[in-house]
Amino acid sequence: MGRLDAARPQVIPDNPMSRLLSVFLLAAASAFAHVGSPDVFYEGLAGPYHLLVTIRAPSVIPGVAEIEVRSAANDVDVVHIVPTPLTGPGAKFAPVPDLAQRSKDDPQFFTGSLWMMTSGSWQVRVTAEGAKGKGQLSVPVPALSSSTKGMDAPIGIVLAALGLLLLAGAVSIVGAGVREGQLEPGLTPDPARVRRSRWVMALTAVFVLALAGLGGLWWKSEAGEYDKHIFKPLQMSATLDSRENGERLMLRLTDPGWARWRKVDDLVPDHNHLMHLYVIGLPEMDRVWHLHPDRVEAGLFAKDLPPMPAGRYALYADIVHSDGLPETLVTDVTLPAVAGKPMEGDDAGGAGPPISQADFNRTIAQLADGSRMVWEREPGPLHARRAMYFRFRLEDADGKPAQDVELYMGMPGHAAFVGSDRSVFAHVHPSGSVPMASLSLTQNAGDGGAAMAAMAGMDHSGMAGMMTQALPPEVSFPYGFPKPGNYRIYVQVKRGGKVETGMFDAHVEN
Ligand SMILES: [Cu+2]
Repeated sequence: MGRLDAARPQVIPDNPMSRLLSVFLLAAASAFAHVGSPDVFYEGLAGPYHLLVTIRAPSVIPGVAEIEVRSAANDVDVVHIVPTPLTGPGAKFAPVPDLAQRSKDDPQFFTGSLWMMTSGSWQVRVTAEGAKGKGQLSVPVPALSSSTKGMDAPIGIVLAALGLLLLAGAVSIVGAGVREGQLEPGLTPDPARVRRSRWVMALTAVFVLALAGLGGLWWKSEAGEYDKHIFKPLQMSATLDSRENGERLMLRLTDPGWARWRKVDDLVPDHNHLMHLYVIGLPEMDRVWHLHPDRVEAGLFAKDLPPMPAGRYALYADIVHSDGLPETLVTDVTLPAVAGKPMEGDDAGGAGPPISQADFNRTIAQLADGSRMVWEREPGPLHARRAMYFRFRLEDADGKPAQDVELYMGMPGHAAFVGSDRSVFAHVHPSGSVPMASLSLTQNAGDGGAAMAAMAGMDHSGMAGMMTQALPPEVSFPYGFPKPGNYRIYVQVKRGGKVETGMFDAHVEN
């Protein structure tokens, strides 16, 4: 092999031992790239206690989820955590809850680890106890194997070297046995014995190499079997419907195969919509639309496009299955200039600066109506894997706090955190990254689950009617970036009947 192919640097020249090694390394590389944001953030009430819960789901199932619980006030003494399936009979029979450890430095911070044994839609029940009694909340969490845990290259190389040593040892022991096993000590073997021993050594080498090769095949088939468990999101393809003037976007959902119980047509509404679609202009990410395609038939959605310039667009479609499992489906589409129809209902869009000119210190977004959105960012760098609040203040053009903020799809605000390399996408609300539709499936109503259920399914034109008072001029989102990199944050808030979109950029360090 003259040169290593850049795309497959882990393939090593032919010999069974290194082939075995390459199987290890290939397993490491076979991680199925799936777009999303694996950590779950949820802010809610456990009875009288205000909690922020972070769940870092394992990337391999079975695996250990890390749970962090932060109490907003110093009123919680004991926190217990337990995982159960989100729906089905298993949801009713929870195992004995684990005690979360209270931090020595921070009495409002509790941590624990839970095993998640099977893939699917789970919840973590958090019970808080303190002077005000006991309260409980449930946080839905998808347990999905997103990768195969690979072997580190150095360990693989050491093991391969040791394996070769073992092989050589076996061959030389057999050879020595044939050559000298029946000789008195001190005697030199005659040429016939030496010749025979060489033959036997060659045969032994072939035999041992064949064994290693068979072992490699066995390993490969085991790894292949496991790979079937790795989560593969539903696939989505986008086309334009020629009948509708070529201005209707058609989204076809297909199942690449992963779990028998997953279907393309068991979706439940979230904020009254089966699908929430973010359309982001490429490559500059400077335009965004938040649209709600309608279901045409099983696995097919359609949306009349708003006016859009020609170009390439990234599509992120959020859906929730009937068992509460959320998925983000991803694709790209190239569009001609679309004259389009004006947006209506919950659809909204906005524009911002190109990401190639991202200013990672900018905290003010000028909005289309002349008002401003201000990111109340704490000084200092942003770090990955840290739960924090992203707070945005709304001001009129003259700097006065906005008086006319209202609910947008039942929420004070909607935010999308999108990696500039597009490997991360999270649709977050003030209650966190958990979809309302998943939350509504949690069993305990005490945490507001029932209210959430009502909200997830309800027609929010009625909700708007209920809202006679304006909301506070500030909206906050609990979230944490899953990894370092550059991100664009799209924040949507409704003011005076109109949805405004603010765009911000974040540089995230390790
Ligand atoms: Cu939203």
